[in-house]
Amino acid sequence: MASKKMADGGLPVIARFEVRHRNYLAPDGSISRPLPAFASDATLLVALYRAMVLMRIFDRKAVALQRTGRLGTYAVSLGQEAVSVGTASAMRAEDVLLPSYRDNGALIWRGVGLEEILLFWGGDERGNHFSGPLQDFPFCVPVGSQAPHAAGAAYAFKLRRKPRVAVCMFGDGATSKGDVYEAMNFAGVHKLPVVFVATNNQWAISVPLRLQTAAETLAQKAIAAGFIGEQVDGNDVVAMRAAAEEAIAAARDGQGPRFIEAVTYRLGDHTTADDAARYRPAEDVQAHWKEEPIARLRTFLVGQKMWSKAEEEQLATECHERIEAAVERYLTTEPRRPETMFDHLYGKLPKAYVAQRRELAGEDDV
Ligand SMILES: Cc1ncc(C[n+]2csc(CCOP(=O)(O)OP(=O)(O)O)c2C)c(N)n1
Ligand SMILES: [Mg+2]
Repeated sequence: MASKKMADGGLPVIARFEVRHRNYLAPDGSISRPLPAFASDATLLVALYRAMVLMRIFDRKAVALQRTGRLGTYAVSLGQEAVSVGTASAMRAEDVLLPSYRDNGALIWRGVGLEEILLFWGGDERGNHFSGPLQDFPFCVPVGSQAPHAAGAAYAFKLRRKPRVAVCMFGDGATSKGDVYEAMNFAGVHKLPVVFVATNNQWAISVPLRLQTAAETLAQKAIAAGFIGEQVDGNDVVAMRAAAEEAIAAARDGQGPRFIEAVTYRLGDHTTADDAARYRPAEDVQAHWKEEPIARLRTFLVGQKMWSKAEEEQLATECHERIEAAVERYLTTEPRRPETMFDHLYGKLPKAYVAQRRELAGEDDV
């Protein structure tokens, strides 16, 4: 994309900014530049691969449950698996994740149970009470509202001198929200240990990126807030892991926030309540399938003799078994009583709700 130019009138340049792009694995699985050190760890690369495959199979099952009336609206991350898995894999257990509704791959990597994810999308708030990372934030359905929370958590870490980092994930659409700008600005001013990861999947429901922003990159939005923004190939899990690792280490080291724009593509519908065929041509989606992250890593791993067909088959079986067991636990979870919807809203329930709660609980004798 060409830079926008204005007549310089002989005026001196007082500042110049750069945005870098990071990629190691090309779409065909070949190497585009020397790999980071961790990429020689076959166990790690295979773990990243396994996590992405699990995510994809889990998504398929969740959609099937929704279609058969056993789950509420669900947001798949088809095509974006490398963003959430790569990012989460660079975090320490004591760091804090502030996910959007499409970051299940990160939640699973951090230890959230598959049945908890199903519970949440089945409309049961207990799904948000993760048995895994207890201080991670819940699914954030309001677009961008997790960003000020991330700045707040990072501010607390700084005040308490804790070497912890808040990792905040949101979409390209969220980058147009005031919440996100305000959080980034505050984080920049106070040099907070927070990493913002914007998953640029090209769409905010039916709004394409070109109607979202006139900026050449989303990464450059960090520059206005006074910190580094980097653009990363979000379909390359090695690049995602490397970028997140570097950004998280810098934040932990007191160097302040970082911003990662993960460029990927939403291959699925926005949610199960959407039909993307109504606003984007099938050929575009088809073209992006050539860049998706799982086949890319598989080709690389097979080429390096780190992965085989037999292991692939074994993995599929393991994923199905693990998912079926979680679905079973989800479907056999005793539903909460309806009046419990009031239980965590207020410290002291307002009068109007006391009556409603009683009525739902069947305690109303009127
Ligand atoms: C504050 C707010 N406004 C509007 C919505 C409705 N909404 C849900 S998802 C979405 C698009 C978000 O797009 P993006 O940030 O790119 O994330 P993606 O869904 O692509 O992962 C909108 C407008 C919402 N959930 N919250
Ligand atoms: Mg988007």
